[in-house]
Amino acid sequence: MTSVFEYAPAPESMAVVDIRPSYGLFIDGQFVDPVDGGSFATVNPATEEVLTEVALAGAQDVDRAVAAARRAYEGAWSRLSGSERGKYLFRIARIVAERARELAVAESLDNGKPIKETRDIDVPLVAAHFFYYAGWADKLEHAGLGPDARPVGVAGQVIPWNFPLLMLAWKIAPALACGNTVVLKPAETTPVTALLFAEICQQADLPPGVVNILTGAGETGQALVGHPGIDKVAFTGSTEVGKAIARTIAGTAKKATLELGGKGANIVFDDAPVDQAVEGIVTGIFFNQGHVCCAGSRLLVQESIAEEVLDSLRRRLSTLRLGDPLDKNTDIGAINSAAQLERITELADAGDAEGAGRWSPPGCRLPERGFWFPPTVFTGVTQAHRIAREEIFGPVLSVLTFRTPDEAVEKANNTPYGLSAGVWTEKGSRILWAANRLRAGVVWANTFNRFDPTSPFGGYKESGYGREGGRHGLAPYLTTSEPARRL
Ligand code: TAP
Repeated sequence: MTSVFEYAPAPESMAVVDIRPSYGLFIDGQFVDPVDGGSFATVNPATEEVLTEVALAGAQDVDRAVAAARRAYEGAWSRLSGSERGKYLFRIARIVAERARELAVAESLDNGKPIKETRDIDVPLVAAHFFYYAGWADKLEHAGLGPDARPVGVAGQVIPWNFPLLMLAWKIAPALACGNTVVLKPAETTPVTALLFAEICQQADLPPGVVNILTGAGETGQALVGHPGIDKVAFTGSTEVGKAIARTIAGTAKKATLELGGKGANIVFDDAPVDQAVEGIVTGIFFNQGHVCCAGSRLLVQESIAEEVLDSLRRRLSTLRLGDPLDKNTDIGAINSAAQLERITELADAGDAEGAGRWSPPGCRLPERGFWFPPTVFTGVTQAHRIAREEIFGPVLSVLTFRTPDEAVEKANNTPYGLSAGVWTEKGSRILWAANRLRAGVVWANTFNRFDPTSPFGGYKESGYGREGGRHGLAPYLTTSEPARRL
């Protein structure tokens, strides 16, 4: 019987990105058919056109992938020295850099984010993560766990759709540097760059089974994190699913890191340089269409300068271009899926119903096809409003005001989340004062949404636990006790 999945590499001469008509699962170094033959389509959210057909992994495929990862962990991979492992990571980093243009276009097509973000931010950061963790592979005795630190085993990793390739890098680079093997499930709506990454693993001659990619839906993720053959769960996604995963693995020996939702406060004090602060507000919430867990989705602005900041913000937003993600002048791309657009619309409507004032740039026209939402600012928001409490995960800013610094910190911390915050002020002492009081995993000062592989990232409270990035990002993939052997 002919396979519905095409495995032959496509000719070099085709366009910048060569997305095949269909993809199998990547298990044990090969693209293979799923056991039950199921598949699903992934679409370009800017046009609603089908990009490719992707295999749907079921429970038996999860078994196969975990078994392949276990064989690789106990076989060739575990016998390599740290410096040899590091060479594979350096090789992957170099191939990512060489294929950067193609990966950026594929990410924009599958996710809807503007090409200037995938080209200048996502893909360079992916390469930087692999370069950074490649350097750690032969220095793990300095990771903070002493000379006895050893890999955990097989990691089951589940990632969301907002930074598909970057979240993959956050998960795979430290896991491999520490000597683990992985089974990763990308989000259902953004599998393409993970599949291109599987090709990169082949290109880098990574030993079979070290990286396995299972495309599928939430059920595939559920089967993966619940599988008895994995030793560690790394999850990035919603707080709701994170809580379900914590319940699933409770009472097992599995280690876990959970990177969950957020409702970040971007605090502008009356001594802040207004023009810079406005740029930071725009980056804070409109970068990546607001599909950012650490977005500055609540603007807390000091009452005495609120009108000045809002006037300037409205003028700046009127210059943003919304449209074709592949146009390098585009600032705001498409919303990733119809389901996400529905959620954003529902929460924005709740803002209207609860009495907040909605504003979008008057000239902003939405394309007829695809999933789009205009940059939107709500004023007159109170802490009781849903748009001040719930994560919207879209290009919607809720503006609240404060009179005193104490009130600003109190309002910023008044959320079940604790992932990010920003502070805009000319006073260094005020930055330190606020950073010590804000319950947020990252506090940016006079900037926002800046990422670097050397910096640890993670949350407090319902934003999850564990840290990714930097030296701290190694600890979840290392243990000092004998790892459990499960087959
Ligand atoms: P989720 O619905 O939680 O999905 C995340 C991933 O988990 C997807 O791959 C999803 O598969 C899978 N999944 C769904 N149900 C599952 C289950 N029961 N067991 C195991 N896996 C399951 O989140 P999302 O909508 O993709 O992403 C948005 C959320 O992620 C936001 O709340 C955002 O704040 C958070 N986020 C957090 C961070 C950090 S670093 N804290 C970074 C990015 C995003 P399907 O895609 O097939 O449903």
